[in-house]
Order: sequence, then structure tokens, then C-alpha cells
Amino acid sequence: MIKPEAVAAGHTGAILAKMQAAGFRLVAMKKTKLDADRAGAFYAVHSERPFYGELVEYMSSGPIIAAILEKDNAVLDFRALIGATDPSEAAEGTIRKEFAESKAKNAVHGSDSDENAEIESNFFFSGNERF
Ligand code: 3AN
Repeated sequence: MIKPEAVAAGHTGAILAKMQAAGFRLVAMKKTKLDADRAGAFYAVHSERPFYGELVEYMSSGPIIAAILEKDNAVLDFRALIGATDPSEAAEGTIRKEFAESKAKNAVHGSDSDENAEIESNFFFSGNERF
């Protein structure tokens, strides 16, 4: 996902360009807005964390870009491309270093495992939206 603050700031094109330049193939993509219930469901794994309420409120605050990206070793390579959760710790050249505002408003989300990538892909896309 490209998160609300990055979409609102007009960074969608630049962020997608970095992903494609890094070798990720775009399988599916849409602009949509999560309501609080759907944002809560997407981040249900974090429901016990202290920042859950803030995260749900923020992720439902404006439109996001959802995408499925494909590449060998995608989960780890994407993590390297986006950088650390906290942009102040993100390496030079990473998407979060360039575009994230804070640890909460950190520009992009990436799946943390192949299993979650499957679940999160199914959350946003049906079979005939993937090519
Ligand atoms: P990542 O997105 O780098 O995998 P996670 O899975 O630890 O990081 O956190 C999920 C999301 O929760 C992050 N993308 C971030 O937006 C938010 N988050 C994580 N830690 C904090 C925090 N301390 N305060 C506010 N939001 C946070």
C-alpha cells in the first residue's frame, strides 16, 4: 500500500517508479479508501499494540493505493527498498527515507511474509483484477 499521507502529497507516481525500477512487476493496482472497520481488519494482527487506534484512524483518513507486486524474493527485497519502519532509521535511497513523515505516517506498507502477502492480496483484489 501507498499510505494516505504519501498519496495526498502527490508521491504516488514517484513511489511506483522506484518500485518498478527495483524490478517489481505490477500485477494489480487500485486507488481506494478504507473505512475504520476495514482498516481495523487489515491491521487486526496489531490490535493489541498501543498504536492500533491511531493506526486505524490514520489508515482510514484518506485514499490509499493498493497494489500486488511480484518479484523473486519479493518480501525481503521490498523491505530493503522501503527501509526501516521509522524513517529516521531508514537507509539513504529507501522510499521511507525519501517520502515518509514519521513512524506512523511512513509512506508505504509491505507484507511481512509470503503468507501475509497472499492474505493481503485477497483483501483488496479479486482474480480478474490481476494480470
Ligand atoms: P512495518 O510496516 O515496517 O512492517 P510494523 O509491522 O511493525 O512495521 O508496524 C505496522 C505499522 O504500524 C507501521 N507501518 C506503522 O505505520 C505503524 N506503527 C508501527 N510502530 C508504530 C508506533 N510506534 N507508533 C505509531 N505507528 C506505528
